Formats: sequence, structure tokens, C-alpha cells
Amino acid sequence: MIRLHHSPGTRSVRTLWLLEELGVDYTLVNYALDKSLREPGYLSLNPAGRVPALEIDGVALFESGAIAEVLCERFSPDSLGRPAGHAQRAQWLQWVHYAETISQHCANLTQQHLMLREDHMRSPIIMQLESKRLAKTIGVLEDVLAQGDYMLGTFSAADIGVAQAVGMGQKFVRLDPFPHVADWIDRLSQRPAWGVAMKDADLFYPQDFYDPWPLPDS
Ligand SMILES: N[C@@H](CCC(=O)N[C@@H](CS)C(=O)NCC(=O)O)C(=O)O
Repeated sequence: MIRLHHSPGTRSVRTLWLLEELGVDYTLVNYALDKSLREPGYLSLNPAGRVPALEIDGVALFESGAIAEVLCERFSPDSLGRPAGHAQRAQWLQWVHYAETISQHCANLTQQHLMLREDHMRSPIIMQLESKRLAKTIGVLEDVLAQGDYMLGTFSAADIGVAQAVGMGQKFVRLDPFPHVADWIDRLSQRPAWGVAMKDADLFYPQDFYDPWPLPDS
């Protein structure tokens, strides 16, 4: 039995997308990104009160990169995954987890633009800094994707994790300076599994784009 605890538009999209690509049976439980994640029942699945949580074989896992490793090892070691001993194993692990290097900036920007309710709580300096740092993490991908259509040449779970993070990042950083990244996102967005995973993602981000606020003296 596989059950994914998911909130649209969040990091659990990468687990949902991967499950769809794997073609395995699973049950989806949807949550709003609110206090429901602090209920004792949910905390027994993910003690940090975050999404995703994945129940599999009687165990609840709650870190998206580890979940990707476990699912690929079990269901697609040589295609969406790269098994131990494979020439691309180290890079595959690196990119699967690099999604979090990108996502930490998306999370900080989401907090600044959407979660803090009063304007006096927001910081233009943090917004500017985090947008620049996010752009830097996306820029790293441009050189890799200039070499081929996918992060490792062929489509894998590395594309899923990183592209989900870039998808969130696009709310705060424009992709014009990164044409290979933009083409890759276009290519991935044509996959049926992307459509399933991204369902309702925009409910969380009602605006197409969130500009950083200008610094007070600029
Ligand atoms: N490193 C964790 C991060 C999980 C995480 O922070 N998820 C966010 C959504 S993108 C969340 O659940 N936030 C709810 C909260 O902070 O209350 C992973 O990749 O699974």
C-alpha cells in the first residue's frame, strides 16, 4: 500500500509526479497548507508537520529526496533511478537532492510574499537577496542543460525533483536569462504526469509572478 499525503503546489508535487511516472498504484490524501498539518494524526506521519509524507510498506517517510531514492530503487532502478555502481549514480543523487538547494530560496520567498500577512513584517532586503540567490541556483542548471535535453541525458527522477523546484522558483525569478532551462521546463510540462502533479498548484500562488520589493533608498 502506498499513500501520499500531499498539498497542491508544494514539494509533495515532486513525489506525486514521480508516482505518476512510475505508474504504480497509490492513494492520494490532499491537505491545505495549514494547521491540519499540525494535527496529532498527521504528526505521526511527518513529525515536522510538512508535506510530503509517504506511507509505504507500513513505514511513513517524510523527506522528498529520500522518498525519490526509495521509490526509484524499488520500481525503476535503471530508468528513473540510477542504481549503486551506475556511472551516473553520484550525479543522480546530487541532482535529486539539489532540488532542496533551490527550494530553500523558494520557501523563503514564499514566506516573504505570501505567508507574512502584514507589510511591515516583510523585508525588501531579504526579497532581493533571496531572488538573486535563487537565480544563482537556477543558473547552475543552464550549463548542464546546454549539453542535453535532460539533467543526465535521459529523463530521470533528477529532472522531476529539480524541475518541480524550478517551477516554484518561476514565481520569483524569470527564466529569460536561462533559455535551456526554459526549454527543458516546456519539454517536461508536456508529460501527462506533470499535468496530474501540477493540478491546483496555482491555488497556492494566485499571482503569476512576485517581484521583489525595491530597496527603500533605490
Ligand atoms: N526537505 C523537506 C521539506 C518539506 C517542506 O518544507 N514542505 C513544505 C511545503 S513546500 C511544508 O510542508 N510546509 C508547511 C509548513 O512549513 O508548515 C522535503 O523536501 O520533503
